[in-house]
Amino acid sequence: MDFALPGQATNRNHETVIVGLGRTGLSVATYLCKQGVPFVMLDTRHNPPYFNLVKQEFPDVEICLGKLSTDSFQNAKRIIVSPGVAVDNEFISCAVMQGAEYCGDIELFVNNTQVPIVAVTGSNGKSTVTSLVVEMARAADIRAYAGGNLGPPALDLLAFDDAELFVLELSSFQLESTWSLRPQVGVVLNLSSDHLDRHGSVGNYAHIKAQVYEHANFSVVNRNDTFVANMKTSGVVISFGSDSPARGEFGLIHDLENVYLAKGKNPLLVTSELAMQGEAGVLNALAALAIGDALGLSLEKMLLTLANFKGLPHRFSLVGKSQGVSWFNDSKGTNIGASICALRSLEADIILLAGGVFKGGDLSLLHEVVAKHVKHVVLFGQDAGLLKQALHGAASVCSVNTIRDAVTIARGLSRPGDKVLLSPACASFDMYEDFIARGEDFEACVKELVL
Ligand code: UMA
Ligand code: ADP
Repeated sequence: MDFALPGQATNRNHETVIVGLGRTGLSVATYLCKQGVPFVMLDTRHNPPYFNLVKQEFPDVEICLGKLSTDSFQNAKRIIVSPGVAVDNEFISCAVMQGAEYCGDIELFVNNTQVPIVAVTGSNGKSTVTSLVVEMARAADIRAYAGGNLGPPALDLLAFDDAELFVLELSSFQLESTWSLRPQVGVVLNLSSDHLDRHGSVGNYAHIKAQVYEHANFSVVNRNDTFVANMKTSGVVISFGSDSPARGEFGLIHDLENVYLAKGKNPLLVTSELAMQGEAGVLNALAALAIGDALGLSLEKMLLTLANFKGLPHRFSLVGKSQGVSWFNDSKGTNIGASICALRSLEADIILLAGGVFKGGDLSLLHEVVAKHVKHVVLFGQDAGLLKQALHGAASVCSVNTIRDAVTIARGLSRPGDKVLLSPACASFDMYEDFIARGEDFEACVKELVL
């Protein structure tokens, strides 16, 4: 093992450099090793999560930890950048100006498979729709595998040599370093402000997301989303939306008693028979139907899947009900768009628990929806002060230090018929390892203190 002292990440020997010793870095190292390509690995962190595993799996690989510098890429001809590292990093940019090429793991993946790909992106709903489409495809006896931002890193999917379909959840971080994606179906589910700390403007963020349409055989489009509806598409366009659908489109139709998921004029399923809840559940079901339609999946099998697929944990899931009060865990609501959607789904009498690390966006949109739907807001985390200021006048607002305290306060404030919703509109990293740990803590507190 040869690794440089922390504090100076230098690349002394190799033309191929992997940046990042996380899940992606490990998958890229495994892939390159199989190809017999020598490489060096860099990480700006002194203690990256996969350091020991990489050391164990690739004992001869040079690893350099700590701050990047121009020396880090002095011999680099090819740089493979993990999604957590911005490609406009000054040292990577400098190496690129001097002739090095760079890409991400998705670029390597798409150049190494002939299996049809469904590329799912958007600000919210990616994981849910990715999982749902895999379920639908499997129900139709297609050997489908999910990966990318959700599940295994994309390159690990190459091990499934029986695969007939890959469904990739793609983040803007991954799309930023991908050029050769040619999906069978591309979809941008929706677009609202997210990751602006990295991408700078919504326009830039939307531009990166729109790449899934560039060479798609089918483009599945949310016709109600202004950003998405204005993106340049390719191939056959199939749209979905919550309005009534034209021929070949997916949407909602109403009769006196019910609302139905529909294709054109044909009602398919009463929305109350969907296992997923809320406005997001309906939109995600429509998006998945449109994707399945593009793939030629059996409608009957898709509808059966929709009747059984309950959604993923920590996404608008009911924890339980006590004394007439319902408690919902939407810990994955890490941006304004997700929280607004959850609030609209619950309509009224809501106590909102929110806070954490705010990732940017127009807080006046949240103010408007809170004013309409929420009685009390209980804030926590790093950006509680920012949120308090932004929500001033919309509802009664207080701040606490922990989720446990938030649950206690909400229990005291709630009356029969109320809904308590954890949908933080913020990332969790100030208080928890991830949104899962935050959601689990919330559920444990609710079970202990309330149910
Ligand atoms: N980092 C450094 N220095 C480095 C390398 C990374 O500080 O040299 C930091 C990054 O800024 C980031 C963290 O380390 O905060 C992890 O970065 P990474 O690129 O090593 O991440 P991986 O472990 O490879 O995981 C990535 C995705 N993570 C990110 O994009 C931040 C995972 O998505 C994804 O599942 C995995 O690749 C496999 O494809 C997670 C995620 O949070 C779930 N994604 C964001 C989101 O959904 O909002 C985009
Ligand atoms: P992603 O993978 O894009 O983060 P998830 O399916 O994990 O999406 O859901 C993340 C958050 O977004 C959850 O809070 C969920 O309730 C919300 N959400 C899911 N689908 C949608 C949608 N179509 N529109 C708005 N919010 C949604």
